[in-house]
Amino acid sequence: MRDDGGVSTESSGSPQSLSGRRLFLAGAVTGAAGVATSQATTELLRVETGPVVAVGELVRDLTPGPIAEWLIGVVKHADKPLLIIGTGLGLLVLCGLAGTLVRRHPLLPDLLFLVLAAVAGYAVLRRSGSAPADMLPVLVGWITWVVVLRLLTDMAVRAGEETGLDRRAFLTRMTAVAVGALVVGGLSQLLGRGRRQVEQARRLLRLPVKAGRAPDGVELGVDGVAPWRTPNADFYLIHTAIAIPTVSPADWSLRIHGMVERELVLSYQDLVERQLTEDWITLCCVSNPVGGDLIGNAYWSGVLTRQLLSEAGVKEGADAVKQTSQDGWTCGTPLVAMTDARNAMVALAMNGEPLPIKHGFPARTVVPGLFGYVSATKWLTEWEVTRFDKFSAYWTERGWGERGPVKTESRVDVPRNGASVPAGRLRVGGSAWAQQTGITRVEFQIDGSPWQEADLGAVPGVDTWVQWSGEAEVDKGSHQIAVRATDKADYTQTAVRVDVVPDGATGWHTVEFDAT
Ligand SMILES: Nc1nc2c(c(=O)[nH]1)N[C@H]1C(S)=C(S)[C@@H](COP(=O)(O)O)O[C@H]1N2
Ligand SMILES: [Mo]
Repeated sequence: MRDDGGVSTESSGSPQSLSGRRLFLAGAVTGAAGVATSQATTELLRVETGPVVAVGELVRDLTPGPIAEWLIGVVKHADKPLLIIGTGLGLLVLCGLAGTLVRRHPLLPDLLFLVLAAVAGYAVLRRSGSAPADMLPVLVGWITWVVVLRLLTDMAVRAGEETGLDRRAFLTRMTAVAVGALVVGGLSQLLGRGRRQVEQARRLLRLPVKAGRAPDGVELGVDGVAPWRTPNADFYLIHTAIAIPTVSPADWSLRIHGMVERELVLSYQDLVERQLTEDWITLCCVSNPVGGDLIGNAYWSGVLTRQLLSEAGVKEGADAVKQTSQDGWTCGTPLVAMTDARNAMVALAMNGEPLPIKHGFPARTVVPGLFGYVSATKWLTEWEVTRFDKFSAYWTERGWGERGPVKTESRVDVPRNGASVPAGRLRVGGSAWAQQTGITRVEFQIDGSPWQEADLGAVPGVDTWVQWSGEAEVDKGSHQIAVRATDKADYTQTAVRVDVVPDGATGWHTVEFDAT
């Protein structure tokens, strides 16, 4: 409705009087600023894939196959940089358009930014293994957009008055934001260099490990039950670190000291050259509520902790190992669990791959039978052999139990809570675990009728969870199913509900569902 020339002769000061070109520019510069802060957040938090790359991937996946092939044929190996550049340019154009929308309504650009941020958020969350925290860069970028465009268009509104000073001020501010975006963008590239080098080093590693073949019969084939082997990308994540440590194998070492005959400092190579032990171990979190999913089962490869501790020579009187990670997190592990016959290890690989960075690359501890918070140190750097009465650790200082043995537990995966199922014969199933003890029996109960014995899947030993399944006959209406496990020490779970604090939840997992 207005000229695009920037020369307005009337109603100066109203957004309607603004030059569309100037607003477009303001929008585009704002777009760049948001990308820069978002990218900086990505690097600061060491989020694996920031919104920029995630959106690039989304664009790639939405491009129809023949067009993508034709494009790749034209640009050859430049396809990835071009994809990112093309996506970036497209984004700047959209942000420029957002700038021009100020003339229609001051909130319209915010709305368009919200849509763009939602697409970016979707692009990030659709990647397997993404965590809610990966949304932070998107949020920071969105806030930048909203704030910077206000700053610039407020000036543009006044520059619309065509007073020489305000016009200059507008240009100055535009330049400042553009330079700021370049500097922040450049700095985040620098910040990301270390992370990219570690990712590269991880990719190039060839460890003498196997992915492990799941034993026959571990899966009972009930649709909807968690797979017996948890893929790395789906494995639950718990850590206090905000920025995930990135340590290259070349810089990694484990120092073993304290109540030992010989202090040891082991390099990554020292570990790789030792005999690697491989085993199926189910890891779970003390914060896992009854029925929760903070548990996973993987094939781990690493060096036995008892071998390393015997090389160091543990002194009489020690009963604990205080473990420290690169990010300063600590835990206290009962010495016995790291020296007895179980396969406690310094793990280098998970399901046949070098540990994912989020799961502790280059090396972490895994101790069967203990909750993660007292044992499973990621980004491991140090073991101090000591006594429990001489130290405290991160979670014990916050009121959690000192030793953290896992509890015998079971879970219903099918049906899900609130599910609606066809009346009649129904397959039910889930998992049960009691690492270091083993499960002998799982029973389920429908609507308070007598307990029925479930079928159990195969297991390679006592350190993994076991699948259970069963069949039930249900009429139309609402129902309830409960599950309980019995372990090899002849303990059967009771109905008493215990909260996760201080040493792990227990109680029958009970699920409500409808049959129709
Ligand atoms: N460095 C470090 N290691 C850590 C933690 C942590 O906060 N920092 N959390 C522990 C807890 S509470 C659990 S349950 C396990 C989770 O391991 P995962 O993220 O690989 O599943 O890691 C343990 N190791
Ligand atoms: Mo945990």
